[in-house]
Amino acid sequence: MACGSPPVMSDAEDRPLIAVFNGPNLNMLGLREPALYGTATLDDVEQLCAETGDRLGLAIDFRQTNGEGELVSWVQECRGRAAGIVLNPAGYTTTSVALMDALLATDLPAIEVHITNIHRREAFRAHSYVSRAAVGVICGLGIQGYALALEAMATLIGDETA
Ligand code: DHK
Repeated sequence: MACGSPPVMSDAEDRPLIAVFNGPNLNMLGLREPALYGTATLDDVEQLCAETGDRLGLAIDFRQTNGEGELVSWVQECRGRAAGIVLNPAGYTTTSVALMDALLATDLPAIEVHITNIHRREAFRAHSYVSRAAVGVICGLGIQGYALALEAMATLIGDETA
């Protein structure tokens, strides 16, 4: 269920819902510059998130879009419905004030993930609008960064509800 699916914002087992949203070109994982991004596909990332969510007692709403407006709308919809957001904003990291504003408007904890180490790449990749709305950032650890973000999120929302 990587692309274009309707929102799934509740869970039958009443587990906290974490949105895992992916921005442009991440649908090309596995094909795209494998020396940088690795050979795992977006379906592999979704499976990793599902397994990690099961282990942590979290429900996962995993999606990818190439559209900035769609990503902004998905983030807005999280307000009052999800417990947190894990986001790889991909190419919108460095450009999207709208995405930053949407994250701030949700009033939810957000964790930014990048598969590559954006600080070892072109200088323009290192500036992130999204970071201003994120509790923390994980980058450079490959797709394992998504699992680490979910573990951090479980701790964050656990602290909030404790
Ligand atoms: C993914 C992208 O598509 C790039 O635009 C970012 C990020 C890096 C990643 O490492 O996951 O610069």
